[in-house]
Amino acid sequence: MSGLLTFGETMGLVTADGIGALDRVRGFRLGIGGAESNVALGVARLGLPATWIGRVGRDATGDLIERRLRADGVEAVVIRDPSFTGLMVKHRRTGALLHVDYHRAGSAGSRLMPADIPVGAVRAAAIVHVTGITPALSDSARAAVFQAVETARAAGVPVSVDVNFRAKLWSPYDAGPVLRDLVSRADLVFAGPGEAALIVDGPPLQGLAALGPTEVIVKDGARGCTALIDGERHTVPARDVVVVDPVGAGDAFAAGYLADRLSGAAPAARLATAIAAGAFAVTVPGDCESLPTREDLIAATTDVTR
Ligand code: KDG
Repeated sequence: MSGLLTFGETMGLVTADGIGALDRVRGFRLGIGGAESNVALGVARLGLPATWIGRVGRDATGDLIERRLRADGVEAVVIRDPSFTGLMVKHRRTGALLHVDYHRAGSAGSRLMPADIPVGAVRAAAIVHVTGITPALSDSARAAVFQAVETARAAGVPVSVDVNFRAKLWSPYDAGPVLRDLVSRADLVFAGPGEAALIVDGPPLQGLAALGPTEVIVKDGARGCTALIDGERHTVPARDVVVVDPVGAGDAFAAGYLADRLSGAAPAARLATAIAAGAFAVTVPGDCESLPTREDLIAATTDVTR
């Protein structure tokens, strides 16, 4: 293995059609979502190797996750667990307000443990990518993250961290020190300005870089991103797009950056791909259905293809 290695919880994603209260919608779709598998899918769709490891239940949603990841070219190491596959329920309460409920406490995915992440796979990876969601799921999942990160560091494998603070999983008070600890062991870090503020005081780029990462990327939605990469500062504006579903845009962004890093592109090109992938993702419903291929990114520069 020489591509991206990531692991975490992937869930079934029940999405209500249309706009309005959950008890008024006419139908639902079942998809999948998980920050780490979204990144793995994004990297695979951009043509680079990606492996995802995680636990799912011995249920139909677990089957769906395994099939979807493999269908898109992710090397999915799926561990079947006696607990259930977690679920998210997403509905658009108003045109401007998207609401997501989690049904994941005690789920299969939250029972991830250090032994699930083979040391050999970590050492053989070109990048190990983790998020701040996994340490919030359980003690064993947190241990899996820190153990894999330590193994990667000892082997000289770059560690990428997307802070991904989820307020429904833990409080800022509990999350802050853990996320800070994680970021201080990373080579690359992705964070929003609010997430950075949970970890450091003052300007986010400099604050996060002072913890150790040499590639700090601060994603700021419609304002684009700023980055400090090997001491050089970059600013890239966002694309002007119609936002249909913002969930998953951060994962698409990270996937774009990481895919280009894996293929040896320079920092400015990585950031350009990240911005383009994030912009593409928000224009399509779904957490991961919207992840672009290289061809999509080229086609997205015109209005009509025929
Ligand atoms: O970034 C999108 C993910 O957050 C979503 O797909 C599900 O992993 C998820 C979570 O915990 O929110």
